[in-house]
Amino acid sequence: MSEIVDKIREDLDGAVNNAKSESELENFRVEFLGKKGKITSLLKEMGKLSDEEKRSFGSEVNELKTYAANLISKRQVELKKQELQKEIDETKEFDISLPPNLESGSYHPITLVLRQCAEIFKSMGFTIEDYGEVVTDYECFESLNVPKFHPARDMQDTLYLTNGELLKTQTSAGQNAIYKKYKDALINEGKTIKAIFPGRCFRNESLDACHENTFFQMEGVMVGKNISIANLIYSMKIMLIEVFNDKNLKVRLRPGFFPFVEPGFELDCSCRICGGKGCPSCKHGGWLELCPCGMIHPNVLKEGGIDPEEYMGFAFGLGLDRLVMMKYGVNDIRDLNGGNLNFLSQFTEDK
Ligand code: FA5
Repeated sequence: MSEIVDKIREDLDGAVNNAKSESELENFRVEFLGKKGKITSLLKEMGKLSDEEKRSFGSEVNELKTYAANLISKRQVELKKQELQKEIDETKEFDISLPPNLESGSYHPITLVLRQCAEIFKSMGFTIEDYGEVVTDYECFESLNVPKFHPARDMQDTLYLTNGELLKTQTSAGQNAIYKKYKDALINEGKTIKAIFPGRCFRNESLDACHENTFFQMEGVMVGKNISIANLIYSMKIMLIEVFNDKNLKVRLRPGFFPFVEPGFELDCSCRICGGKGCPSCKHGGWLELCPCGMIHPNVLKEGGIDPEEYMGFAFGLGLDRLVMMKYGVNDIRDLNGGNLNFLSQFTEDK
């Protein structure tokens, strides 16, 4: 019987060592070790043997089984290595001899100003809310006193989904949900609503040094009893002084129209790229529109379930990309989405 065992071992060595792929190897495993495999079948021969022969033949077959299993798994490791090397050789742009890039990443400047603004408003008791990028027409326009066919929509064209939803054009799209979320606390517990909700916005724009088609805004609202324009101006002032760390910062407030505020204002910052003389970054006006704001329109409060006879509030929509431009002296907004790491990695958090 030993001759049969030797013959099978010889066949096994030849087959396994010459297997060209893992799948071929698997076929050999079944051929030798499977239920009906050559080695397993040897055990069927045992019935014909005497007790003594059985003992020695049994141990020979078991030894062969262990040998086969080890041989196959060793060959499997070799084949895996070969297949990986082949993949590496065929992928030209993958060079494992290059040293690893151990440089640490950095925060995008918009993230930096966003965090800074969030901290400032948190310190004034505002909550920070998250809001989606795909919204309904009701959220983005109708709840904000901008009915269908209102001319104010012309300035905010965007991408529409087939189900009628759209990529939000302004963070004001979150206002209605915030009023509905906190109106009970306002009405029943006398709590002032104070919330900021930053987010990415999308518009069909002609691009220039201060207009992008994808940009960030940070909306803020404060609603309560006796909230006035004085509260609005105070909050804006604190925020700007802290962000720019400059008490001599020149800002101006001028009337501005937005259907969801009355009165409405444009808060502009004297252009810090040209010192107010006029340049492409400020469209040669010397001032950059930064943060439109105003007292929330009664229709908007009503739509959010809040009685405008009893409560008042302000809202603002800060342009974070432009804030970055003014804070860090970036003269073209398009650099912020450009993906140039040399440019983007130079900004650091204020300590
Ligand atoms: C609005 O989006 C209003 N929702 C803001 C608002 C909120 C007004 C609450 C009143 C009350 P506007 O379209 O002007 O307004 O955009 C606000 C700010 O976002 C701008 O001042 C600017 O800083 C920034 N912004 C607007 N469009 C772009 C753009 N295409 N690229 C970069 N920044 C932009």
